[in-house]
Amino acid sequence: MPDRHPTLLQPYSERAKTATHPLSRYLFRLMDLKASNLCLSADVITARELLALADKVGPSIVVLKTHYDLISGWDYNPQTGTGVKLAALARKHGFLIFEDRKFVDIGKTVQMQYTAGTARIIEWAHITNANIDAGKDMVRAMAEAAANWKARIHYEVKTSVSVGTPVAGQFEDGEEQNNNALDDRDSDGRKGSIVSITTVTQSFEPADSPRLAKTNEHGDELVFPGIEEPPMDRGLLLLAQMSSKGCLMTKDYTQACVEAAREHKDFVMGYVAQEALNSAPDDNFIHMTPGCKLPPPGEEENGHVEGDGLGQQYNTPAKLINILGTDIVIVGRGIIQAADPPSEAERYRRKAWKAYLTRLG
Ligand code: 6AU
Repeated sequence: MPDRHPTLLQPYSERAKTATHPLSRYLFRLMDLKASNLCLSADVITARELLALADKVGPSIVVLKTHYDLISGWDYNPQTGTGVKLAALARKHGFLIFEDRKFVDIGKTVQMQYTAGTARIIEWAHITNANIDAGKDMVRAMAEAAANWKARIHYEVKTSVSVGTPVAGQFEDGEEQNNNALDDRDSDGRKGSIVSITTVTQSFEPADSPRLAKTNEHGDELVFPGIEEPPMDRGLLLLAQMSSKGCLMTKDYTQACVEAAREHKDFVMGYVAQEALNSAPDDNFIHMTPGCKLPPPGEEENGHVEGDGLGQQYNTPAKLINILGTDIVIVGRGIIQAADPPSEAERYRRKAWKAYLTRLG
């Protein structure tokens, strides 16, 4: 880690002013507002548990991380499904959604995995991450996909299909008709018999139309006070270092992540890493760090925390934020498996925020 990069001593509210990515600017402001640099890794196994946990722990966090593929009962409906419900909870409590998909493949494949398929991750996840072992072009491919998606969602395709006997005046300007039988009269002026007509119309409607206000039964009218809703931009975190024992990511790989981040500042928000990677004078990337656990309440705060026996290694928020310089700690089992997850989340939030204030000095 470079010694005392300026960002390590800058308050998040200041970094919000100079971050290049609109979502990073927003996230830094949100952190400042909620006094939170905590991400919950919501690794539960049913959609019901996921939504209940997000609702309960939402007040303490700024990011909620999902692994949608370990959730049974994930509802893929793009209008009413689990992604939409999660997005409503994110608006209510003020947090961003980070789908921990760890994309890695050729550019074309990741574009499709990101924007299409069953989960349509781009629709509901503000942030996702990528392992760039496949090469830096993959990041460009994902950036392009996100830019196209954003350009597209300014308009929504309105499709309607009607079947039946048409009446005069039914068709409006711009509509396509695959069978216009409106004037189907014979030479005697008698109307011919029309069995049916199918009309497919498609038009683009501005996305700010009230018709597109996303509503669902999950209290969507609630919006977290004190800050506007996040921008529609999507952001990527590069998986630059891992918390697991024996991780094979080399220094060269991590350095390639740093280069890729600098080349795609409009899409890459920062890193999932074990230490701060900002080193060039104008680097202001955000760092999120998993492998974080506190010793049980009452025990020495900076004491050793055992791994999980399956390769996961843990550090305390104080070490990760104050010493190693990360910005947001990612906590899964430390909170989920506690007797009372919301109050344990608050304990993590307080400790992680204190570590940040200590770092500022
Ligand atoms: O706190 P835990 O150990 O229960 O959960 C940690 C979470 C899991 C992992 O898939 C994820 O963080 N993770 C990641 C991420 C976020 O990409 C990288 C890593 O190096 N280690 C790690 O544990 O959901």
